[in-house]
Amino acid sequence: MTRTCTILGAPVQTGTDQPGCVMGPAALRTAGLPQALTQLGWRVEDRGDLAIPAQTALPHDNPALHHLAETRAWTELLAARAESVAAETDLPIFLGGDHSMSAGTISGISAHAARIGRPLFVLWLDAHPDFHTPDTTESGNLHGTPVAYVTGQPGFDAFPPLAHALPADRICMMGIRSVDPAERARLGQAGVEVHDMRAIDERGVLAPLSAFLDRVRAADGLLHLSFDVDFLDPAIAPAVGTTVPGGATFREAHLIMEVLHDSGLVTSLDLVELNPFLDERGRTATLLTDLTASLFGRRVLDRPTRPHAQPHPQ
Ligand code: B3U
Ligand code: MN
Ligand code: MN
Repeated sequence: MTRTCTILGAPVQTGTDQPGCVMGPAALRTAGLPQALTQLGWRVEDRGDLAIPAQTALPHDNPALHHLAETRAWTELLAARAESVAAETDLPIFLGGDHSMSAGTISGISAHAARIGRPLFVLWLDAHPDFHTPDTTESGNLHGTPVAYVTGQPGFDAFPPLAHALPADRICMMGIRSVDPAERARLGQAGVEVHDMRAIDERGVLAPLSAFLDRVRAADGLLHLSFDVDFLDPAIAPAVGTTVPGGATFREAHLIMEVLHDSGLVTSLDLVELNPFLDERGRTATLLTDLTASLFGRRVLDRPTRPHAQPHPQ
């Protein structure tokens, strides 16, 4: 049976101080993302871009914070849309947009998961844990806060109330290599599973990913993938505002996507932080499109389908 994926554009850039993410959805469409998925046998429904109305500024004690009202409005809108679209399609894709949008997408998908009685898991591919609160962020950029929000940490009174907090131990982070002091202590206490780049250098991506997928499968969970462009090494993905050296390689990233495809477990996807203003002849948008195609089943050779790939015996 043909499966349907539904694309929702979220041109959010209020969570960062660098303009450009507003062009992210258009760049991914220009790179041919919808067509790539159609070619892989999916029915693709593109619902266009969402928008929020003009907002009145919200006061806050942290003077660094900016665009709180707009980011709050995006969170509310995306949560409502994510919850409804998840019930209507096989796999929604949220095209960002900066990472503050995941406060909305993940809280909406959490509400959907609670309604259908299945646990939600999140694979967070990012250089950053995005575990600040509006009080602790020094940059004032709310794209550094969505994981703290969706897991129900205190300090988000200015945000929409969370009906279904995601247990922190259902989040697996990979690629982490830039953590602020305020995030570090609370991240450990919260119980998020974190594989930083050192762990990936030591173990590779396959072993920790397979172990996490085993947990998702055993719990009959939904799996949301939140893919921040800065997970990738900036040498291959320059179109991002916060480049951090030492990111995932082309091969690691494709392997993750292929293994996720073979697992059949991914039920929703964010593609975030693409800043096309910083790109080089569209190469980052093209790479993201190719990685998404791997997630949706593009493969080089026909291999027998396995439940999911296991690490090769040494
Ligand atoms: N932790 C820093 C940097 C950052 C977080 N997320 C991104 N950058 N993309 C901050 O500003 O919160
Ligand atoms: Mn991020
Ligand atoms: Mn990041």
